Amino acid sequence: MATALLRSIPESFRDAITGERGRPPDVELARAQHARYRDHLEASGYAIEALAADEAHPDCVFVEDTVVIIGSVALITWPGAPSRRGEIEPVAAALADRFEIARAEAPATLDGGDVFTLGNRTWVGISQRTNPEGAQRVGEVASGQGLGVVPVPVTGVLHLKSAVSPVDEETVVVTPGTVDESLLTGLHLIYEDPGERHRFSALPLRTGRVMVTANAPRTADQLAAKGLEPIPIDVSEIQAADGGLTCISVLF
Ligand code: CIR
Repeated sequence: MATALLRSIPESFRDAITGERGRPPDVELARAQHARYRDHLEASGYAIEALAADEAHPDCVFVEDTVVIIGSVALITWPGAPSRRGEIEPVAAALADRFEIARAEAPATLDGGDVFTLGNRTWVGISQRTNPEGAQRVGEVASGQGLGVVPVPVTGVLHLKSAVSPVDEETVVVTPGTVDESLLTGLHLIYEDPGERHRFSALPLRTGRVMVTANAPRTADQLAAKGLEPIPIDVSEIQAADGGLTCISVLF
């Protein structure tokens, strides 16, 4: 059965890193939104495994950044934000019985929000959080799993997946001006609606449907026009802390 690994939201989430466009999130509303997200995953056939919140780590709900799963390997990251480095061990412990554990280690920095795999290629962002050594470590693991690797410099947003959101196995939504689109050759591109800039994110589900952020309806309409089935989910308080729909789960 497919699994969704989540992590609960601590009270300290109000002190999460908010980035340039963010604001302190409302913790109670964030928890309610997180519960609905979890319910949707459960209803879509995922077994939920939720790690306990860690008050010492305000950003711990963003579990995606702590691990990159590539084939049979769980590559435990070394997060680019020093305040987040204590988030990794409970995730490694939770996955150790199911995956071969690999590590990114200093001087490499790596956030899982910078990595996605579609078909036989893995794209890795070089960003505020992931440095070239981190991207190289992803490359080693991906090529060991028979995948090609495409490093992508990212500007103006936190992570590669803030700039490029996979919505199915061959289609991504791109925020214009954040990446060199020639590095996305072979993928179908949809552009984030200019009036919804930096709001769209997506989580493709095993059902074939795709969760999308509720505050980007015109971008979602473009997905529907291409035959995809978007499910709008309100994660305003996750977005307040610079997150989106992928970053609060690890699906495998
Ligand atoms: C951070 O700045 O690290 C968190 N406040 C947000 C992380 C979002 N992660 C993601 O999109 N993968």
